[in-house]
Amino acid sequence: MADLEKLTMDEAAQAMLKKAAAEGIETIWDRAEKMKPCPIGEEGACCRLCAQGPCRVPKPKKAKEGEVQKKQAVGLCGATPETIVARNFARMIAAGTSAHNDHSRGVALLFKEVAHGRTQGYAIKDVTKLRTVARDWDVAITVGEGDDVKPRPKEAIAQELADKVLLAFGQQSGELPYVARAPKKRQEIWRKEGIVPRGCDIEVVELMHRTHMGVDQDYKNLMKQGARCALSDGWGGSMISTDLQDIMFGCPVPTASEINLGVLKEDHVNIIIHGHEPLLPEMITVAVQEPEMIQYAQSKGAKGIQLAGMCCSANEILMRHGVPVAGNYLHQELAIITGALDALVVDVQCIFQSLANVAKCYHTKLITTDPRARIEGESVYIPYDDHHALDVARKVVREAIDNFPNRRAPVMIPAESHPTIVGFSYETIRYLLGGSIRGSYYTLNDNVIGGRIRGVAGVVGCNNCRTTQDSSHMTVIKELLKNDVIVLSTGCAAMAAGKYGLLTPESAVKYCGPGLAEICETVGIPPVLHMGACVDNSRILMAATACVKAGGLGTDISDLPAVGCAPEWMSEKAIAIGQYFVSSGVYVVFGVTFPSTGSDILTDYLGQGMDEIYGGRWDFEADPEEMAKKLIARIDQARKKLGIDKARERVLYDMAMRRELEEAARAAEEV
Ligand code: NFS
Ligand code: SF4
Repeated sequence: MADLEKLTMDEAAQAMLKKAAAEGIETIWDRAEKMKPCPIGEEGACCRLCAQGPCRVPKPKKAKEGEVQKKQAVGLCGATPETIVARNFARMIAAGTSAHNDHSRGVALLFKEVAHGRTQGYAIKDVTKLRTVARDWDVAITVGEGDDVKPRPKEAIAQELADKVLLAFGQQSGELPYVARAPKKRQEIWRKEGIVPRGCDIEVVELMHRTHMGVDQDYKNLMKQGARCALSDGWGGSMISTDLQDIMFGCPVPTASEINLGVLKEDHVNIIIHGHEPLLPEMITVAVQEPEMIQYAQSKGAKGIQLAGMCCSANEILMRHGVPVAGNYLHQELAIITGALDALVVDVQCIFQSLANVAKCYHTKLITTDPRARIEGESVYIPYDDHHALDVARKVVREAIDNFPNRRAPVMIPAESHPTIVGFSYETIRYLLGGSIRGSYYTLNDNVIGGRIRGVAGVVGCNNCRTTQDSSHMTVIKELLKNDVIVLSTGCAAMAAGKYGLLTPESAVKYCGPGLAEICETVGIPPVLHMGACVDNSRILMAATACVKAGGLGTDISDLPAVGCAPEWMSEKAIAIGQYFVSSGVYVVFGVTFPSTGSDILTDYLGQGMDEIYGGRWDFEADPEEMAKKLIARIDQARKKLGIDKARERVLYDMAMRRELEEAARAAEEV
């Protein structure tokens, strides 16, 4: 086994890897040591779209002096490297988008059932958000006329909203309604390029068609549809999921919890929920608190039931209910290796097939719950069902309890776990910054203009076993904070921040530059704001738009001193997310590896080319310190363009300046 510190910087993970080695259990890191990635595939330069291939078009070695530079090969059909790499890249966007939009469809279908009162356990929890969202879908929130206007019953609003949202999936023409939420200038860019998404499904299907053998063979045209498809995720499916989930399960507000394997308890029945869709997890959260269930657990000799989460299902129940998190993506096998996990309940996405084998070596039951995601060797399959969700949840919890007496391997739960404050939805940030009377992103802008906050960075995405777990996340985040850049985070990156204490308000003094530290202290927020799961990157889009509309920082997202990165990405969903941020005008840097490096032409287009069209661009930087530098440089460039580069030391705004800002805000609203 390689040097543990090179594999992960997480001491809990290191302890579990030692235990795994002692017990002869193979993990993803063992496999990564044995199998190196194919260098041609890694660069996106392998086409296997038809049975005449695979055609490999690696970049030829640089010619020595005096030699003629060899040309890069083309595929048998004549496909150029840029076409091959663009098609592979586009297919990643399509796959990532399909994952988010299919998740969203499930949420919308549940929402319809909830609206009609046909479910078990669910309700419409956030009526304020229901009414706000309804307006964007042209759903009336009042009835009657003149003096007789009354609020429309929430059920009626929800029923009409559900039908309209469900139509958006199969919509064939026109524009997805949430496009209208973006700054006007952004919408114009999209319209000019002809990339406003029509529906949630059509863009994925069209992109799959266009990347089939012998269809679209112009990399620029391919990337255009790539942008359209990704926008149907960010400003479509993901945004729909976030909104409807908030309406049904509650809009997140600051919540205290804990993160890392230490949240498991030796004398409790331990259940981990892993995956992405919060529908069943919501009900499991209810089931584990039922007195009969706790008594049942006690009847089997346990002191109680400890529920925890992993990956984005975890983020969902963490920010809404404070359910602790057992770890991010690379912790999934390790949780079983503790020997204390009675059930690992999975739904969809980011789930290792190896869990079935690891679970067999211990007593853990691997419970699959989604008909779309079965695993060969699963212990039990308990399918989720909208209409009996609470009963399904109870069945799942009972399986776990029944398994408690079967523990056999030596149990070892690492001590590590860290307190965290999470739940910074777009609405919560607005409230915290502006108060309930004058909730606005204006205060944030004020501080950016004044220079106390240099800029805003989204640090998001996965873990990747090809790089030290969490290490790049931490390096980038700490570097940003030190330079007064506030960090918005989602997914496994947010969990990484939590594991090392960056999701607490107290960490601000320790890690932030003086300006940011002061803001965090005054408002009482952590310097890294956990905004939720990966579908909740749509909250970041909303926050960015709110900053534009609040005024003083330009008229479009691309004007903001705001950037994004995914230092340890691995999933196709991350590529879809990156593409919709770039197409929305954001500078985005990915770490570890990048699937366009097989073609300089395409890589330049994703960078410079997209920047010219969208004011946002892709970049790749494997070194996290360099990545942070690049992010800060882009922020400074935006500040310069806005004319706020001379960081004003603690400028206190007088009334005249405030009026000026407010005028700018009004002007921004109008553009
Ligand atoms: Ni996002 Fe969340 Fe994690 Fe990556 Fe997977 S869990 S959806 S894809 S690994 S951040
Ligand atoms: Fe080769 Fe063209 Fe077939 Fe791709 S589509 S495998 S490049 S022949």
